[in-house]
Amino acid sequence: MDTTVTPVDHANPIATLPPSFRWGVATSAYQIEGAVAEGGRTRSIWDTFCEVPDAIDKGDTGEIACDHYHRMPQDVALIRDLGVDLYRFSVAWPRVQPRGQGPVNPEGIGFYDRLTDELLAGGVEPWVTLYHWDLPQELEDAGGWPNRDTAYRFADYSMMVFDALQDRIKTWTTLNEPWCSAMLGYAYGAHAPGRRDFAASMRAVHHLLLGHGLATERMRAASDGRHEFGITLNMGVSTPQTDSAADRDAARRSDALGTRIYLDPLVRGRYPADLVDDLARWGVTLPVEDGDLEVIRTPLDVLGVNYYFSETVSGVDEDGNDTDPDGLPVSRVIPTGRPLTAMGWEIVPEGFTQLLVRLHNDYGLPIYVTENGSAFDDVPDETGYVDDEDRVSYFDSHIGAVALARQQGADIRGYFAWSLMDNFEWAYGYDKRFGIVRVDYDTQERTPKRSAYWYRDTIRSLRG
Ligand code: IFM
Repeated sequence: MDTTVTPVDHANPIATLPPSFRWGVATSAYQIEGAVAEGGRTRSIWDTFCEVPDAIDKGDTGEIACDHYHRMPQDVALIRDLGVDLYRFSVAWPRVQPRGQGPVNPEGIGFYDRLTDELLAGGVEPWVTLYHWDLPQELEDAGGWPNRDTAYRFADYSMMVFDALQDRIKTWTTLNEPWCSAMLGYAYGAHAPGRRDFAASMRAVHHLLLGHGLATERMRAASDGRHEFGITLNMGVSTPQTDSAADRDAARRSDALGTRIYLDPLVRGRYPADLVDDLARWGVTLPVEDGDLEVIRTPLDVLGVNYYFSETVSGVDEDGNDTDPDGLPVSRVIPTGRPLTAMGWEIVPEGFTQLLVRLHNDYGLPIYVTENGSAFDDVPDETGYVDDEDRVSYFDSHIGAVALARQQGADIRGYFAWSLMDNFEWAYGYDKRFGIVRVDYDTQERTPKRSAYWYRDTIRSLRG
């Protein structure tokens, strides 16, 4: 960490970020690549889920997305022109290892090999995420993440990518947002594979963490020591609406299922006792086998934090009941009247500072913000340019929140804007735009928005 002592400046906290602070932009494979049936890529759970009637807004799919697979050099040029240090991308498992089994697919890994070279030639450091939700369909057919074997398959696949790219890539993160894979995918049915089974989602949590640990142990054993290993989690702050026992318990449960269920085993080698008690009451167990927690607790060099919003929660329904008809405790998100993004998420930058300081105090890891950004209803002019003042203001307040957390001692080393460009926003399809570069999906034309210029100039000004 940069140890320069900078005075607390609440008026312009961003100005206190040191020149050593690292800046990046992020994307993920299925959201931008398209070319789902090219180069030997086989189907992922998202190709299947997109075919489920009504699963995705307007029936959108990732079939073409931003056509990044064919436009990669042009997209890397955009990244370079932003003046960022880092580009965070994910690798599509079914492109590199079709059907999730057998040897590496040379054409599949070849794409990421060229991407890596293109980035390095442009002076941008590549940062890898090995899994951003595109599980090979065959592995889901065999049980998916609730099935223990998937963790071992993930470690094998990770090694294939590591072997091919470790000579040029320093930072290796395993999973993006396992909460989304487990909860949205297996409990709420909102993401692929679309299952609604809470017990299965808890098995998925454990096997995702086990897969992270197994992959990290193997990559680190094969490393010559030049690499960093980590994981990315999405988190926020849950504030009880009142001081009542029910509201405080709802906030505790939300923190347990959103944050501590991941970080406690990763850092302390145990699941939180209150969560284990809750699960037992609900008749659910985590499928922990001997030695698993030692594997999961393998050291982390970096914690990736994705932050979008925080929530105020209540533990009672509108009628004051603290359990639902199934006897399960009520957890209700209470609108506080703050402004919303197009996702309906409240804009809470102070929650970001609070989260980062808390993560530092409780877990003490070096942090990179691996995603932060916002969707708004962009209105392009006749040239495709978007004057996205709302997005600029979101970035300004949230990067400021990061700077304030640093001033309070959190070891935060860098920040990635989500996202480089508009892309496939999962169940919301193409309607929700998070990009700092606009994509016209009819022509595939890219047009930097005002936020792209703001981001570039902010980075530039901090470098002096
Ligand atoms: O687009 C997603 C990304 O894939 C994961 N993190 C949250 C983003 C916005 O919803």
